[in-house]
Amino acid sequence: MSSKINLHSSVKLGPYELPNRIVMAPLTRNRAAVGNVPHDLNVTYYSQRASAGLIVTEATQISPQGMGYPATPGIHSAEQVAGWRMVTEAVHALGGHIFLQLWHVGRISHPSLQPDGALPVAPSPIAPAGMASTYSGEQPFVTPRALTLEEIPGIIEDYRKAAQNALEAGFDGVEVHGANGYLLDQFLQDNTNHRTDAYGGSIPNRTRLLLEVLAAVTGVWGADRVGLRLSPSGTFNSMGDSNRQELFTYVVEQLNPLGLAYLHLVEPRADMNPPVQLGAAYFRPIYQGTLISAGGYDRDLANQTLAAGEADLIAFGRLYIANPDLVERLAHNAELNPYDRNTFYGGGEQGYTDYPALDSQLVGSN
Ligand code: 8OZ
Repeated sequence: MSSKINLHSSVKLGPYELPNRIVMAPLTRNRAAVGNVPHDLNVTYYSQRASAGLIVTEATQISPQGMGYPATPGIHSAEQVAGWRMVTEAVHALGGHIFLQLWHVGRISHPSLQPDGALPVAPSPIAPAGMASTYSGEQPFVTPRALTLEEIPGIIEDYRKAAQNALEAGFDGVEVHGANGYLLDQFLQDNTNHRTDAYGGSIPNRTRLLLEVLAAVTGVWGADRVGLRLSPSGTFNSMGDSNRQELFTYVVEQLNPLGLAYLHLVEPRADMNPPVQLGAAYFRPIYQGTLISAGGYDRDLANQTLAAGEADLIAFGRLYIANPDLVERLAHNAELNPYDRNTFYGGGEQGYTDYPALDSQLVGSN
């Protein structure tokens, strides 16, 4: 094989030179303090993982309306910006790079999580199947209220302000969350978007909001410090489209001229029952920029994918929950800590900051 690229090869990402191609995937952990504010516990957690080539933070709501789960952090208040600043300073002191993931959940919320108990908003009044996570346990999803045409500039403005707040909080960039059935994905796919205005119907119309959000966010950061996450094969949050291949091929073609820092794809492997196989292997010949691929990778598959040139970086989620020193463990092909699903969402230190690093004699000081 002529290519020697592997997980521990350096890589340029936008203006940054990263020491390795290992990305900490965005991971919802529901451990923000009151007011959806990042605090010391979150500083410890991200600091422990600062040897990642890139950390993408947990999904972070751009506005009170954008929230859909208990204790997720925001980036719309001064207190949240100050909390995130502690995180970015700690990660930077350790030589790491960290992007904030910008999130609006759309219909994946509940009135009990919304300002004034309002209905969640969506492209169209269509309820997802299943249950919302609330502060009083799981409750059935409600039918959301369709955003009016007049409200859409306000949503874009919320993204712009959140991007500005992320800049003030000291991040290295932002990732727009366009995946997993949240607001932007709800506009893209036609089982959630039944609109008849300029934001619904044709594929270009359904892609409009995503592109307008990217224009607003890149206006703050410059395109080379903005990434986008998509999940073209995902069915999480009741997603579906009549022609995913045509839709997502169009979306990715529109990204090419933007010159983003990267496109971050969730592989079909991450879905229990993927209706299509639209992952990095499919998009590599279509997308001209840097690709991050996520979804159930182990060391061998990751290195094979990089060596084959199918992706430029690999994101690890569950392995990163349990292995703060994943970069060092993968370098030594060391044993990995098993993860505990029961402590993924919510709680305190347990299952969050108490996973051990390898013995110091193997990896140097930790
Ligand atoms: C799991 C639980 C809650 C939220 C995503 C932000 O899927 C999430 C998420 C995942 O992107």
